[in-house]
Amino acid sequence: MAEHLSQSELDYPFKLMEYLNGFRISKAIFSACELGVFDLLLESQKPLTAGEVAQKLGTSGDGIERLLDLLVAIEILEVELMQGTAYYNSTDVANLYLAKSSPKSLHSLIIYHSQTTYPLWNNLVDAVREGKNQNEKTFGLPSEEIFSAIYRSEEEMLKFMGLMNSTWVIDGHDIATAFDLSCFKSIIDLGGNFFDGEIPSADLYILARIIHDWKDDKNVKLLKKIHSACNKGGGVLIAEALLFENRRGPTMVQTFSLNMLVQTEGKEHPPSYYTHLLTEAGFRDVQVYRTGKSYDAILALK
Ligand code: ASE
Repeated sequence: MAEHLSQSELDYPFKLMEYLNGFRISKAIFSACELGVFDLLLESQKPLTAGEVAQKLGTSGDGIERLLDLLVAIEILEVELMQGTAYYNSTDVANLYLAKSSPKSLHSLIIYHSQTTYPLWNNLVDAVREGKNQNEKTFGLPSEEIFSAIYRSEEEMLKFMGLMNSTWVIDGHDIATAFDLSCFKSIIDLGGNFFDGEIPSADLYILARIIHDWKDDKNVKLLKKIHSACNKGGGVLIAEALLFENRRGPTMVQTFSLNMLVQTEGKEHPPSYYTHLLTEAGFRDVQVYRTGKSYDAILALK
């Protein structure tokens, strides 16, 4: 079977060609989102022609028609022919995840990827060569202070918060219900200046996508600091995208890890990294819960 598949890939590299085209698909969806295509189709409540979409969004008719046709081909939009005219309509997936007004909207994630992540990935070659983030080359910002780059303006800070929030809208429930947290009465969701500032005492500390931003030594320091502030019987809940123990996947997490390379000083890790880190900081009873979605949960006790 595997041989058969690789043989046909040698005949013609279908899978490879699809991978190579991936950036165009991403950028087409991002652009439709930025132009307001999905919001318009949701609000209009009836199918629209390419000409009507162009007129309402202030775009060229030809450009929007090609974009709409691609979105139909990848099953993000639907089309219906009436007397030879194409009428475009949204799908349930587009209405739920791509329209701005939906409570489950990924609009903020898309805006961030299109305007910030995409330019950073344009410098992936240098990131891999140098082994460091590309904030300086991409945005003219110092690479050491990663959050002064990520929060470089009020607008950028809000965009980043939007990205972080849109993933919690779809992944938050699985993380929050992974473990029975009913014994923890006071909870701190850790963010901000936790290296220099004082950490208040609490029963449970939530570290959601914090550890993956930083180098090992900072992570050990941070978890030791949390351990000493933590109430007796308390713990720490970590939310991160976990690699397989052998690092051979999931592909999504491997791409996240490269994303951390271009933007931060951290990386994604397998469960054993977190177990070692937590144990070194004095925590015990480390439990790992894989959600099967983008983000996983780890709980450890003091
Ligand atoms: C961080 C999370 C992210 C710091 C920088 C980041 C994400 C993008 N840039 O803590 C979100 C997760 N990763 C991707 C690729 O979407």
